[in-house]
Amino acid sequence: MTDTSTVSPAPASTSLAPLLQSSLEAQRQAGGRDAAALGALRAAASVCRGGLERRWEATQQRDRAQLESGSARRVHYLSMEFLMGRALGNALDALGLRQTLSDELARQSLELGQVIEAEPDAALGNGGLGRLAACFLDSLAELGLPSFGYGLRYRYGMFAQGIRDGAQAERPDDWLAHGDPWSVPRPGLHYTIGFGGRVVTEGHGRRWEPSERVRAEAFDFIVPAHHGEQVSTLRLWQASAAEPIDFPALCRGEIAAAGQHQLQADALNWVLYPDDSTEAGRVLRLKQEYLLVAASLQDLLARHLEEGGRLHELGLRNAVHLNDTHPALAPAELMRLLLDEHGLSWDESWSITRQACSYTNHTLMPEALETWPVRMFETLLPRHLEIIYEINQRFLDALREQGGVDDARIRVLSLIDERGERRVRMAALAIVASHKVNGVAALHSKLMVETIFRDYAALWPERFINVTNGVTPRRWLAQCNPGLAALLDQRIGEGWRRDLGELDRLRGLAGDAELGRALQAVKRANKLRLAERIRRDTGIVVDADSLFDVQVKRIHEYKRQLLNLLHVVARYQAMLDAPEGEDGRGWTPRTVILAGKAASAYQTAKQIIRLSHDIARVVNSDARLQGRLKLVFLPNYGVSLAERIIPAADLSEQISTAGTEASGTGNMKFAMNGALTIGTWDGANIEMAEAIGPEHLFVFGRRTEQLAELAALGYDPRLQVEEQPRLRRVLEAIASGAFSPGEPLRHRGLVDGLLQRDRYFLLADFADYLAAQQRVDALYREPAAWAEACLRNIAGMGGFSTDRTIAEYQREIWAPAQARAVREE
Ligand code: DL6
Repeated sequence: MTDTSTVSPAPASTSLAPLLQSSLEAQRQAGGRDAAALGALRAAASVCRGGLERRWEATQQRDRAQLESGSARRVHYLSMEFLMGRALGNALDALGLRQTLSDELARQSLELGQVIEAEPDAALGNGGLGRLAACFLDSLAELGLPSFGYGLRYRYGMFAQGIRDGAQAERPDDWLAHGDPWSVPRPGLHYTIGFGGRVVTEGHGRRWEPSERVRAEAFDFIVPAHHGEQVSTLRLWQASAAEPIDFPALCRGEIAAAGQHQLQADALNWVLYPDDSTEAGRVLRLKQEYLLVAASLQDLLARHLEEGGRLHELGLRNAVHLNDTHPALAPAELMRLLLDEHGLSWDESWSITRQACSYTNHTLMPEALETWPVRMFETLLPRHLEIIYEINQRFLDALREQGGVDDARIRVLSLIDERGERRVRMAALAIVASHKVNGVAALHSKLMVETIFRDYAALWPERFINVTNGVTPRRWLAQCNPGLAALLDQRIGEGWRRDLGELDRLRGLAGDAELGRALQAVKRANKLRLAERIRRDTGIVVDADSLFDVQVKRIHEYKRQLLNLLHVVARYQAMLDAPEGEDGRGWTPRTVILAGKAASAYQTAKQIIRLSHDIARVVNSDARLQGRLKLVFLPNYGVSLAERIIPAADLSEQISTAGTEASGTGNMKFAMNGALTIGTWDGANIEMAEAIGPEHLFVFGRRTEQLAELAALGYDPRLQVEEQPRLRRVLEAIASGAFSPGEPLRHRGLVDGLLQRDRYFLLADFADYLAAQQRVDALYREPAAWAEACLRNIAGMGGFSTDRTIAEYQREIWAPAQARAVREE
């Protein structure tokens, strides 16, 4: 690993002022203040990009030297999603230009904040998996590891969420509407990607003759380190037609047919995650996955050869990491390239592939494990199907040879699922072809080998490891919470910015009342900012002195936003029953804040959003509460909104059913910013509790084993309702239309779902959740004790930086020694 301590920060650019001035002038003439902010953004981005490109050149040279010395492999992180968010603030900090730009803007009567806010988020991802990938690039740069992230340059990212009559309304996320000032196009870098066609025999080998071809063009987004000059690269592929105009068709006057290739190519980049509830959507998705894999691997191979690498060393010098199964075609494509295009033998190709590939699983939900119909492969990727069949054949033959496996186990282990329509199991392909497979938190990794990958783990226990997730403290502490960052600098020094483990020094200061008050002052300022944002976006006025109780993440049944809403209703009813509080000490004022997008085809998740709006309307307008309970749903959750919300939270809701949330990373961001967690014994909550001390979190709910026992005994949610009058009253209110009087049955389906099955045990955990919420209220009434707990939370978060995570990936998965070990297997 590179020692970054000797590298000095970049000198401030001198070319900013004139560029800014002329750009602002032009924009002002064109149209006002917003245009001026956009103009400033463009000018600032262009200056930053100059600095970043210089660092990029230098990094490539340095990486080359590292690779030649054999001290590192280049990491290729393949991911269908990267949730990068905004780039300006990060680039300014990395380049040391924040103050310079701020001063220049002030001279032009503009504020830096305004300019930063003018930038749209690059939201090329859905949620945790994509944001993790973005944090990884940041840490790959920070640690100076030779690396490329590879993804797709979607024209439209994750949809923009509007709320119409309390319901989610999706709009296209037009993130490129004002151009793309950060991308560095690489016009010379393009590859041909085939689809369809047939496979022919040629000599001893096979050759694929695709019937359709597109071109993949590269656009680079440069990700800088903050303590050093090295960078990582996010290379995004954009498809275009290899033959944009079909001239024979055009001459026949068949205009639509003549433009067909162009349309097909554009579709590949059109939008992130076409809704795969339809056949056409699924075909497009598979094509997108292949586009990513095929372009990235051609790029890798070309660079390897161009750098003088020999083919047999490819796996020793290059790591190919599969971010979930979405790029799991990579091993098949690498085999195809090595066998068919470079004439290597099967054994050589397989050894290289296994050295290179590794795979991270991000979900235990069996229904989320990707499989593709064999039929779709036959049509789109016939040569890959042959290769997958052969990988499978060799794998199963070897098992049979070892003995002790019956047909039933063969059926379970096979890469092809033969039940019903034959399908390729992408996770199986990824596992068989990888030298390491990891889960993303200790519990998740344990459950992964006990449940979904049990049969493979029994074959190769050493292949499966855990690497707990993290978040980059640059974005998720230094940039999003400058007040807290400055306080930390003052009290424990600036070392935490380089080594988050330094936060541990706060432990000894946790009882310091003055520090506690300073922390609360920072929090209050952040809450005021958020309150203003809430007013602007929803019209709801909230009290910044109330407890900000926050749950922000994708809306999903297993994440249990509905449990949160059940608490809000229970609290509402209790407040009306006992206005002086259940213990006579009054009600701790609360603002419950939700945000998150529901997948467009996920009706139950959308219904939960609807319910939250219905409850909010009733609760927020009930004067009897005197404003002591408010419920807010903030629309269009994304990285930038998270940066505003998280520093302002008092309470972080991490309430997934135990054993369902792979890790969570929001949980880490909140705790790092001094929010206390109310959470289940799930995902990385567990490791956080262990690092912080479980007594400083509000842990509740049944654990994974207890839920398994409950299920085995025949869990009947209706018994819970019979035994808990509060719960019954809450459900009755929702089901009978108390919050939707104009349409009383609107939420009946949600309640029926709970009563009939309650797959995620909301009702089983309800009472304990309420009890934990009461502990929250009690502690919040003691500001000094609350502040001490917040400090202890921050102090315990040193291990949750992606710098630690990436160092572990490097040591356990990507290091050259890991590839050499495969050779010796
Ligand atoms: O590992 C990143 C992130 C975890 O923190 C979340 O717990 C998990 O839900 C998320 N998984 C996905 C699933 N995608 N797929 N497949 O986003 O990954």
